[in-house]
Amino acid sequence: MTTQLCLADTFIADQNRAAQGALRSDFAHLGEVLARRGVDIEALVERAQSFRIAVPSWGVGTGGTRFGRFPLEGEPRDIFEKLDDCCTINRLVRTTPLVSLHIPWDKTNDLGALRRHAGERGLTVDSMNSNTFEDQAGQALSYKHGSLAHPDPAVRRQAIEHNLECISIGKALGASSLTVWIGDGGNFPGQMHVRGALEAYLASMREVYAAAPADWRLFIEHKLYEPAFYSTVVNDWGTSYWAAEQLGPRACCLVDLGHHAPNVNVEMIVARLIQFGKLGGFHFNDSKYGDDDLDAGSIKPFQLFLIFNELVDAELAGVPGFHPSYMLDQSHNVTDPIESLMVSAMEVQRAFVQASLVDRAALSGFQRVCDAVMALRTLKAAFTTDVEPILAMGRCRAGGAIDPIAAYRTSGYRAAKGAERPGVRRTAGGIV
Ligand code: PSV
Ligand code: MN
Repeated sequence: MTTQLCLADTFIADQNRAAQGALRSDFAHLGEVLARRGVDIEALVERAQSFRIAVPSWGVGTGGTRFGRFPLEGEPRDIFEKLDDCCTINRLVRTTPLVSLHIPWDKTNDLGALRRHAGERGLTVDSMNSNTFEDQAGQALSYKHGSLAHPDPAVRRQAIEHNLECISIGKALGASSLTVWIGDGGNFPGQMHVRGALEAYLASMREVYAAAPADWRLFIEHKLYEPAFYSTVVNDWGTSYWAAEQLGPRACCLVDLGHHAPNVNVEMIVARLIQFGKLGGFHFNDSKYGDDDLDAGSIKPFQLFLIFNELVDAELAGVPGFHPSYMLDQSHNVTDPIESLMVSAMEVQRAFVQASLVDRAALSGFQRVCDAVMALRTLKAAFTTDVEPILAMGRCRAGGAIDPIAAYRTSGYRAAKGAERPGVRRTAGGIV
């Protein structure tokens, strides 16, 4: 385990020096443009700086498909090294001091050391993610045919106990939520009793809910297919909403952007969950066909903006109980995961700032008189504004990099880790 902290402030400041002149001038120009629209650019910089998003511990390793995996040099070999990579990401982008953990992938026998390791790197654990979608070595019963919704109560018991263990690990690490995604479902019609499985799931989740600390939230993550290809138990936001309602006020719904059928209007789902008081958080990623887990904002940036349009609207309206958690959940198969996670965090932050630019008084005026053209133009005026100088200025003032990718590449971090962390050659396929 290394105690050496990540990229030094002086290195980042040196990298910024050459780009500072251009940033100052772009920022001044954008400030004038926004002032003409009655917008104070400094208020937007503050907003950009207030944005927070969690990095998934499982995202810093190279992902794979079921066909294979092509590992990168210097991949982290344990949760301590994963946190070192998360620290590097946060030092460059300054919006990701939060990390989501996945158990048992991130298990360690020294939780105190892990908490210290995170703290020394300016990181906090936000959500614990349980894993009952694959079997672990030495596990008594198999999850091949399900977990929390399995027809056999003994398998359900094992899955419940695993979630309780995740809660107790999370408590020791200072986490604030548990995210439950189950792979339970059926590959063929008739394989699973549809109502029975959901009843079994709910009964299991009642025990998990009861064990979660009073100040925690329990996130329910729905997904329409995969690994089950005919049906899943928590298949959509309606089922997720129903389960959250049944469980109680600390249970809410988590929207993973890739967990819907193609062309589903995800921003509508977000708006509904806000209205019903059950939006808990997000797993951001992007996709073209299914749960592709591509970098956030890489395929459908306008959708991401429209989601944030709903989120910012709810925030400004002061919707009671509105405080969603923002997390990334991606699989990096062909890129350096550190680069993908930095770009993704910046893309989600970009959507947040663009959505903050929407002239809401004008929009609501156009909605009242049913002027569809001007309503859309109002949204597009915000979406097409290049807010990069705001994001870069926010990062730079917070000690981050004006151009995080350039700084990261210059740092030689990946090659250094390659030398420091030899020997990870797991090439088999898998979800992550
Ligand atoms: C399932 O596809 C999922 O989105 C869940 O969040 C899991 O915890 C994660 O991916 C595992 O890679
Ligand atoms: Mn997810």
